[in-house]
Amino acid sequence: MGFRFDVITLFPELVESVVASGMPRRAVEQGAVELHCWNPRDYTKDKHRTVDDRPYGGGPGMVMKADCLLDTIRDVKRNSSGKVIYLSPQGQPLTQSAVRDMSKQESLTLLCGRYEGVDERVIELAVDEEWSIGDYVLSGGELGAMVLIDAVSRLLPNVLGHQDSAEQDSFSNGLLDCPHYTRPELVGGLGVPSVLKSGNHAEITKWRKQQSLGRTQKRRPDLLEGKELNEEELNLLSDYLKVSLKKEAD
Ligand code: 9D3
Repeated sequence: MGFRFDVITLFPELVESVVASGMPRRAVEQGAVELHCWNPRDYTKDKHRTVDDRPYGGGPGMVMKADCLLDTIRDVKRNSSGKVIYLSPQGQPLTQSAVRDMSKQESLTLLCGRYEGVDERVIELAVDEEWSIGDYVLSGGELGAMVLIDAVSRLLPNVLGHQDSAEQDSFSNGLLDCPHYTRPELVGGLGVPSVLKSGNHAEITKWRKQQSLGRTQKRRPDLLEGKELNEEELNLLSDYLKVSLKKEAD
């Protein structure tokens, strides 16, 4: 049985478009992922099918009403027992480690907000976890849900082309990736580092490790904080930084 995503959204076509291409499509075709969308508008009872209302206390924007959302969640739970995850700017920032934990479940329910968000009592009564995809403003939770579906799907067994590419990825080891090159040998006058053409696999592995460490230190030093580097790694890193300081001086 595949991993099941149930997505609660006012824009089901938008969320379904995530499986129209890329990694999630392969996962669905291979039966590793199932996607079901639920529209809270279908759970309204008034003739205008109202899903939002003005905020108590006043102010700009609208709030998603609790009743249709709680009725939708109740119906989802007749089909799936997965945790309910609310995508929102107030959530913890999503990380590869959180994605890895999620991929160990067998199903997840993703709740997407629109407008200013959902009535807080929905979160209190029915939400297990709240996640953000970063500190910038989106128009709603759908893109967050699509990011989460993509990131979880590619970790499921039998989804990736080569089984170990997921493990070799940047962030699985907590470091940024090394540079990559392919043919031709010259591009705009720039060549390929000679070690990559040497055929010496031990040296190539060492160079890649050094590039990963060096780029991480320069671009994302936060990723190295609290990470214990061994003596070999510290030497690779200090050699990288020496070379890079010399290049900056030129
Ligand atoms: C501009 C509106 N803001 C009022 C001060 C608050 C606000 C409400 C609703 C900001 C964004 C949203 C909609 N965003 C999401 O639903 C969302 C989101 C995001 O905006 N950034 C990062 N991750 C996520 S996950 C869901």
